[in-house]
Amino acid sequence: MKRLIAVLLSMLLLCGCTEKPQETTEPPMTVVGISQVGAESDWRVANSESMKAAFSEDKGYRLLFSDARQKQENQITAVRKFIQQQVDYIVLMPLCETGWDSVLQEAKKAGIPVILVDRMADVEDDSLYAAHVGSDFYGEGVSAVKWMESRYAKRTDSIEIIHIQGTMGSTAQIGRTRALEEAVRRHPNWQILTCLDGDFTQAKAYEALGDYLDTLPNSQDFDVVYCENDNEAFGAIEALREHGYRVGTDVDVICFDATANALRLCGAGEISLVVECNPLLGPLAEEIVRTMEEGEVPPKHKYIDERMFVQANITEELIAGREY
Ligand code: GYE
Repeated sequence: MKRLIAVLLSMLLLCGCTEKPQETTEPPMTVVGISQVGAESDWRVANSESMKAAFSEDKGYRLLFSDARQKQENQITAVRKFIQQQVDYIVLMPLCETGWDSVLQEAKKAGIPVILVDRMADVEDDSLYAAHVGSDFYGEGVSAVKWMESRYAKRTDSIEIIHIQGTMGSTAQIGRTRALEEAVRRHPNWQILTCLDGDFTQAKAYEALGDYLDTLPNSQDFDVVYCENDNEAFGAIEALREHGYRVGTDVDVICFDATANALRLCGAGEISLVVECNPLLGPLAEEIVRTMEEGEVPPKHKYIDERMFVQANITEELIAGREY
């Protein structure tokens, strides 16, 4: 009897072993290749985190993330690699606007949709990208300029501006610069003293402004430092202080992004105006992919709503609740 039980048991086990493994019913992962500009600013770091969280494995994505370290040629190489790897979607944050036509044509030929996030690519044929989501950078510049217009409305003497630009040729730089330059043309008493290249980094803005201030005769005053992002403002404030300027009193610092650190400085009166630029674009980019996965056509352009901040509307809760 014992023997029989043993035989029956081993037969049962054998049966179990040869049984086919159950087929999984899970849908295949959607493969997304992201080409990011770099990590030049707090905005950019927050943007990368937002993208990684949105295209996570538990949402059904396999993410290939490439950091171009602020070089367009690295982005072009990354996109080509994604094409070779036959990803399902390419998400591109273009460093600058020009120079994308041929690589985007290659993606189109391979049948891989490209989604532009944050900045734009200036291509001949707009079918080279499926959709774009980002900020209205010119609109942000216009908000900053309107604030300046009301702040200096009563001044008839000259309003002197130091302009620290972002990465040259990027949509963020082009839009924010254009708004300021147009305003300077409208106001005969507004004058740009110098235009410096800050490349959206704290270090470059600090260095460029410091070098410029070294050339100024002692305590020459000016009115505004128009920084094209928060990190440039952080560098500018350091340089201004070292040269004896009282930020917020002698000179207005203006910047874009509205990270928690900039809001804090604005609350403390050291930054006079912060125009918001929201880096949390991951969920919006993921929504575009989902729309396309469902066979629908996403809107070609989507701009997110943004605010501006001056000292009077900064609260502790606002800073504490800031995710970036
Ligand atoms: O303002 C800056 C970043 O393109 C909106 O790039 C972006 C800009 C942002 O590095 O901080």
